[in-house]
Amino acid sequence: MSILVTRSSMPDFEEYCEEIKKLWDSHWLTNMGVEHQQLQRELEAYLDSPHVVLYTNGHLALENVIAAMQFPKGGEVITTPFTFASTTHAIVRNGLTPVFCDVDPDTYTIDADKIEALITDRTVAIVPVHVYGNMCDVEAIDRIAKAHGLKVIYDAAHAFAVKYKGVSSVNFGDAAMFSFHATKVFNTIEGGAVCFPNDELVETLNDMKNFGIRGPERCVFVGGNAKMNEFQAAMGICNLRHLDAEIEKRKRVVERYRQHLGNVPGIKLCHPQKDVTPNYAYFPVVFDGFRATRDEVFARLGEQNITARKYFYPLTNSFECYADLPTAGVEKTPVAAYLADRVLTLPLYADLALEDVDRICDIILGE
Ligand code: T4K
Repeated sequence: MSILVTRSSMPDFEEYCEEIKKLWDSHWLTNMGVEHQQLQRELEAYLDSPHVVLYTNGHLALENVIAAMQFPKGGEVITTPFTFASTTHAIVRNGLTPVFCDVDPDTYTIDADKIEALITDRTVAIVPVHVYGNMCDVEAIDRIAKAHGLKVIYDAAHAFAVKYKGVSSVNFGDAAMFSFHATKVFNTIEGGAVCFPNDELVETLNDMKNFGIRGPERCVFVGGNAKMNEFQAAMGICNLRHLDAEIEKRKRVVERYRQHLGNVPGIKLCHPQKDVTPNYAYFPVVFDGFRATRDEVFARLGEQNITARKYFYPLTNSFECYADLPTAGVEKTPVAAYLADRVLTLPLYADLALEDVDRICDIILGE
C-alpha cells in the first residue's frame, strides 16, 4: 500500500452526515449560514482570537488581508522564499514587491536579524511564515515593526493551534492567516481564515469576501467572492471536536521518527522550540553529509511507494514567473537555498502507523 506525505483527517462518516443533515431542511448551503456562524464562534474561542473571518481557502484569506491594509502600490513587503507559492503570490497579486529575507538555519523561519537591513522608505509590511508550524521570532519581529512603523501579517497556514509562551499564534502581529486545506492539521476540506484584534477590519474583510454587499439593496465596495460554504464549515465543526486527539496522535508519530533519526550523522531535524506548544504539522529532515543525498532518499522511498515531498523546493524567489522581479534570485537567500536543496518532509498524519514510521526510517537508513 502506498504512503503519501499526508492524509486528511476526517470525522466518522455518520458524524459528518449528522452535522450536514440540517442543510437538507434549510436548503441554505452558503453565504454565512448557521454552520459558518457556529464554526466562526468556535474558532474564536479555540484560538483565543478577538475576530475570525472565514474564507473558502487560505490563499484568498492572505490576499484579502494584505489588500485590506491598503498599502500604496509598489510598496515593498519583507518575506521569505522558503514557503508555498501562495505567500509570495498574495503579495505580488496585490501590486506589491516581495523583498526576500533569508531564513534562520534552525527554525527555517524569517531570520529576524536580517530584516532591518532590507527596510527602505518603500517598505510597508513584513509577511513572515511560521513554516512547518515553527514559530517565527515574534518578539524580535514585533520590535522591528514598531520601530519602523510596519504592519506584520503572519502566514500562519501551518501554525493552527501552535502557542508561544501559552499565547495562541494568532495574537502576534496585525493579523494571522490560516489555511484549512485538506492537508493541514485542521481542515475544512478547502478553507482558511484571518484572525486579528482590530474591530474595524471585520467589516472590510467581510466586504472583500462577499462582493461588498451589505444588504439586498446595498453594495458599498468592489469586493470579490471568497466565502466558506456550509459543507466546509460543517467539516470544520466536526474536525475541531477531534483536533486535540489528532494532534496527540501526530505527536506519537513525530516522537517515533525522532527515536530513529534523532542521532544519525548527516541527518538534521528541527528541534522542539523553547516556549512553543507545537502542532506537529510537518516532519522536515535535512540531509547534509549523510551517505545518501536528499534526492536519493526521495527516490528510494518512491521505489517503495512512499511519497515524501520536497517542501519547499524550489524557493519562490527562483520561480520562473518571478524571473523579471529585481528582488528574485536564490543567491540573495543562501540559507534558504541550502535548505531547499537538502530538505525532505516525511509522511506525517494522525493515523500513520508506527510500524510504517519504522519501515520509512529503515528505508532512509538503508537497513
Ligand atoms: N501559505 C502556506 C505557507 C501554505 O503552505 C499554503 C498551502 C498556503 C499559504 C495557501 O493555503 P490554501 O489556499 O491552500 O488553503 C499542498 C496544499 O494544497 C496546500 O494547501 C499547502 N499549502 C501545500 C504546502 O501543500 P500540494 O500541491 O503539495 O498538494 P497535493 O495535492 O500534492 O497533496 C499533498 C498530499 O496530501 C497528497 O499526496 C495526499 C494528501 N491529500 C491531498 C489532498 C488534496 C489528502 O490526503 N487529501 C486531499 O484531499 O499542496
